Amino acid sequence: MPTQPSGFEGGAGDLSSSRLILVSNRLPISIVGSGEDAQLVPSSGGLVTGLSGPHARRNGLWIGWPGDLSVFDERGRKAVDERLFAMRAVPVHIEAAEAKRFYEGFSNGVLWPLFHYLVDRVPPQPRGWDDYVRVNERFADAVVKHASGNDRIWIHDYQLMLLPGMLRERMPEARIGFFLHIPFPSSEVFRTLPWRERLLEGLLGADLIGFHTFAYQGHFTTSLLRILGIEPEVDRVHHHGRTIRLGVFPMGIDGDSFAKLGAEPDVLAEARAVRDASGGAKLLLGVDRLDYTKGLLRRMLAIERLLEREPEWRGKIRFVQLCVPSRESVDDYKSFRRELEQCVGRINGKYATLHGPPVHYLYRSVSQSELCALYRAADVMLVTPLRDGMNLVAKEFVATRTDGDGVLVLSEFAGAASEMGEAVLTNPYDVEVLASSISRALQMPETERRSRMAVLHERVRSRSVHDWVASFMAALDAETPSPNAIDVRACPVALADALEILGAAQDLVLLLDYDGTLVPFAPLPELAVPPASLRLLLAELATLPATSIHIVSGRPMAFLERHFSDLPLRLHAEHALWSRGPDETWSSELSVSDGWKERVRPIFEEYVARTPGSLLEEKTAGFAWHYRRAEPEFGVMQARELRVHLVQSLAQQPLEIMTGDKVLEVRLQGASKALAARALSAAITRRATIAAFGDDRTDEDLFAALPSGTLSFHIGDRPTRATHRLRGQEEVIWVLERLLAIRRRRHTD
Ligand code: GDG
Repeated sequence: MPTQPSGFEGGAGDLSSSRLILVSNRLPISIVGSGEDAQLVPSSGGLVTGLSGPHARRNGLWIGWPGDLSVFDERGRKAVDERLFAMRAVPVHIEAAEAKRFYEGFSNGVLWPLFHYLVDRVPPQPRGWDDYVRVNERFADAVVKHASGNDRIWIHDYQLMLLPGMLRERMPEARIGFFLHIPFPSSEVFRTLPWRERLLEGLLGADLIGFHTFAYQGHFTTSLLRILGIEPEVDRVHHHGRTIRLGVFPMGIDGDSFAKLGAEPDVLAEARAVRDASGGAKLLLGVDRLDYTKGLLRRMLAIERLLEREPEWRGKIRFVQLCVPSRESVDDYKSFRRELEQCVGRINGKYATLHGPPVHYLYRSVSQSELCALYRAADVMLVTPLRDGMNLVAKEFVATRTDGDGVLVLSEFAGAASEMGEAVLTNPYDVEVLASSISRALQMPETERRSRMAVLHERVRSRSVHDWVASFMAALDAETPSPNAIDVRACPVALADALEILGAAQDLVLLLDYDGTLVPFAPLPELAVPPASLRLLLAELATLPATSIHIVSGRPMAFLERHFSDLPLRLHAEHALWSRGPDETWSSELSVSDGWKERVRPIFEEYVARTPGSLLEEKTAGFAWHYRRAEPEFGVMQARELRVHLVQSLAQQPLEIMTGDKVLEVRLQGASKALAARALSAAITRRATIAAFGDDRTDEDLFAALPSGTLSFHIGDRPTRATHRLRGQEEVIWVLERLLAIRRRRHTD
């Protein structure tokens, strides 16, 4: 075995920096033939083009399935493994029957149709899940065997969605990226999948999850919220104490090489020959894997409809449809092919002239030069998938057209549509509209064709597959911010230091949350009343010299007044929207409008009515829906659904939706505990030492708004920006009692 493998595209790598470990279902190398004469042929797809450079430069390894090697005996297979390794490729061997169940059965039989919204094609009793788990485990074994802590692991596509989670368990420190090449479907579709939780959890093992479009990322985050109750934060989510970044990375192509190949003399000659064969007819082109997602049947029907509706095109168009054989052993693909070919036969039977048929159908693949010749020859390119993650063919067509002519008809449901608005965008599900789009493309004036193509060409050229790889790698290389500000285990020591600082403070200001911080949660909010011992403790602390105590709570003014107005405390109600001054009047920094409340109230009332045990708390500038007493699973499910509904219906309003502990709140934007920091800033001396205590998301707003040097205490084990962490509300009381004792001693000494 060579000690220094050279990479499947040649070239030795830089051994010093972190290595790039690429993982995909298939290795980008085909093994042709058997025995000692077997050829190892590198593939030439867009992904390989983009990744082969970084694979070589970053001393990479590519881990994947080499295909069925059952024709080799043990020795022959070993020899292939060694030759693969010499190309820096690591084979994951999967026994043929298992591979079939994993790949054809589950990946392509269940995930592929479902992620492309073709729910009816998912078998009623899907099989292969256990094989999917096992094969993902096999991949995990291979990665663990070859990767080290400093490496970057980049996993590709839907066949390996469990792998990030499996690796995270076995390599907690690993840097893992995942890219989904196909659409992530709407949560309404995704949640029909029996294994939805496992797949989401699997993906969340990654540090970075990439999608082609913002829409896919949005569907993913909505699924996280609905299915796992995880709330996204723009471009990241927090889960089990980790931060997972999400990113949109629209895949590009190597536009320069398509432009170059498309301009070569023999390619141009071939393009001319194709045009001559059309005898002056307008040339339409389709290039697709033969897959039911690509919209081939409806495309044919649209051609038929065009010829029927607009007879002037009969004999004047020629539609070349290249179908590349794909997944031929899968029954669904076999029957789809039959259906398509019958349709082609019917159309040709009906509309062929003495000079030729309207549809020129090819079921095979062509060389890269022939492909470029076809792109060059076409008047109109039809890319009309029912759904497509991206669709590279659309981009290749545009890149090849250095002559500046040609029209692209593009499905709204291809990821590429979000970057290629200058194409003729169309709805492939509507055969009439599709026929009109084709007609429009055929008649488009040259100036319009050229101006649209010029913009598209420049955009495709400037966003290449190399940029795609570089931006994903840069995001993966970037440090993921840790959601935990401190190490929980370090707390006891840090806590002792903190007590010393607070005990010795010249001026001490304590900001205390109420529920979950000073008192434990009660089944009903009004039952969580402060015990006499707590009131006494607060009163004693507040009457010490140079010590002021603020209660900063989400509770309404009346509640805080009822329980604390007789003590020398400052009170902040409704997450500090209202502050009670020394003159005992309440005022707000915000102008509190409540016109919106009447529209939102019925939504909450509906959820109170349908969720036994839940209740609505009304505040001056918001509502809080408490579901602590609801049946736990049902309560969580309803809360997720309500949240999704509120996010969608209140998007344009100056309101915020927040999830607390078993409570969902809508409140006026800006009405956060950060206001308490603002209300305090004038009153606080420069010598003051501040400490804030709180247990939930609302307290994080306060922690963030306080001046640097403030000590903050998070109660519980959620991600926090606090400087310290306390295990529970009893520990808060313990800290306050210690503080009282220290400061008393200090003032009596
Ligand atoms: C998945 C997602 C996403 C086709 N026929 C020939 C040939 N091809 C090449 C094309 C193109 C590629 O195959 C097809 O790529 P697509 O992007 O169109 O579609 P999928 O294979 O379904 O790929 C897709 C992609 O992943 C990348 O993320 O865009 O949405 O489904 O490059 O040129 N190449 C040659 N001869 C042929 O006959 N040489």
